Amino acid sequence: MSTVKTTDNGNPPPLTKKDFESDQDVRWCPGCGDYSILAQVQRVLPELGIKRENYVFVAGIGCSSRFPYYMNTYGFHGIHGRAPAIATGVKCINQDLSVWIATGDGDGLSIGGNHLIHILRRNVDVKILLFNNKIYGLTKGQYSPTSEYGKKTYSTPFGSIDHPFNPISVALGAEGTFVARTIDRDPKHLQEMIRRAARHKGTAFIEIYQNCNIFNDGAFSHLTEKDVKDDNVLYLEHGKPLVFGKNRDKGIKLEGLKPRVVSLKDGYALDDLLVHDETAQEPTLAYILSHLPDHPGFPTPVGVFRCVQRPTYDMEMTEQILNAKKQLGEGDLDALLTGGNTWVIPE
Ligand SMILES: Cc1ncc(C[n+]2csc(CCOP(=O)(O)OP(=O)(O)O)c2C)c(N)n1
Ligand code: SF4
Repeated sequence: MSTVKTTDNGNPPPLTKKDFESDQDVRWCPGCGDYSILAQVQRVLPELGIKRENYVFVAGIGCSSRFPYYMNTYGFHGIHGRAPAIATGVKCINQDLSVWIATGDGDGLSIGGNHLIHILRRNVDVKILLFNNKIYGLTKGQYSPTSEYGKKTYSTPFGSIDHPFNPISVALGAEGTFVARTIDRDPKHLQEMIRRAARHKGTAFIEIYQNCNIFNDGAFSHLTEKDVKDDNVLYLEHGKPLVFGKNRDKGIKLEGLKPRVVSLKDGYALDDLLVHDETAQEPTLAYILSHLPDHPGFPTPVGVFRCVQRPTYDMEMTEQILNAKKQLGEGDLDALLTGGNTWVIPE
């Protein structure tokens, strides 16, 4: 990372997108959705009022996990699936840092699935960007835990027989305190989700639908192509009824726990629709929303599914250590290692 510049009066100049661009050649394929995600992160970070030297990006392995190279911040390109473990350590020993994870659907949900659910349940104050392209990009097109049933890839020539993970449902099931979804091709919405995640105190999880134009091109075209996207994307807004459609004339109504698409032209009014509450402690409604696209004719929700407060692991750990030191003193590691509970194994 280059050194911090100052103005004549000694204050650092306001940060810009350029400050967050590293000198590394970006090696993603031309047209890859990763470029948009990188650009939006670089656009939002300067507004957050955090010093550049206090940002850390941690990644595992994959195309998406090359992210730390391209950010002019501190970073750590770790091992496959283990970014949550590294990020937890970084955050717990230095709470001043703004710690971010870039991961893929393979890195985060396959080999790293276990680590992902535990960082979410612990609520470590780390922001997670999960680039979901529904494929292994770096290793050239094998199916991933989010590839759809029946998907033909190089590793599933007769079609996948795996039931896929729904990343939002997984994050909600792991008691994530901030769970959101956005799309690479919707830069404004993507920026807003990054801002919201940055402001959240606790683990913030964003699933980003990302087009891998080489191995899974068009996976999200129904959500990004001009002529169809409005009928297929539902923007979640806190406190607002769930409305969608090109003419904003369709909505989601709940009958018991069963969602239904209703037409606002057909006897239904806004008052009949489900009103989104991202702050609900009880995650059932958010879970129902995460599964909407499983039903034919239903839209795919994007936005914040859940945003609730819970003490963070890093904060509680720091407090616990301080209290233990108050009660027992600083401690002596050497004395502990060579103390009472050691013994010599006879030869
Ligand atoms: C221990 C280990 N197992 C397997 C691999 C091979 N490998 C590298 S990246 C990857 C999957 C990447 O997929 P994803 O996380 O979806 O990222 P993308 O490349 O699509 O962005 C795999 C299986 C590895 N590098 N290390
Ligand atoms: S293989 Fe796919 S995910 Fe990887 S850089 Fe190329 S387009 Fe992007």
